[in-house]
Amino acid sequence: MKNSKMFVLLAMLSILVIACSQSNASAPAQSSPQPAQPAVSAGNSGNAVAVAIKGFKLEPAEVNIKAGETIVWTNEDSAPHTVESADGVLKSDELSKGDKYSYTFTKPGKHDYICGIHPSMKGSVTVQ
Ligand SMILES: [Cu+2]
Repeated sequence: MKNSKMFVLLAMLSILVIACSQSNASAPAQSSPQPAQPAVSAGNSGNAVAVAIKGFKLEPAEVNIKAGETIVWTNEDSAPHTVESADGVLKSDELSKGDKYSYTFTKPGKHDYICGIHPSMKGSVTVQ
């Protein structure tokens, strides 16, 4: 009786040890390092600045960047939106939820833009 209890205990212990070593072995694969997100508008050329289209608003509505920087618009609404500037520089396709539009500004200047579907949605990009 005592021996069989001992055996059960040993069997449970060895199962635990095996389970632990297996979970340890698989841990590094699960926690593969995420690439660090580049800081927004850190001033280096080639940076991407994010503008969210959310709740029928542009966030942020006014963006100041340097020449060479890229803006990425992401539609977070279920309604479709576009990004269109009066000067014709910005002209996105209709963006469904989750769609992105990006543009790299190479020259200084100011670009006012609207959503072509909802013209009351206004934003501007000032390139220095
Ligand atoms: Cu819109």
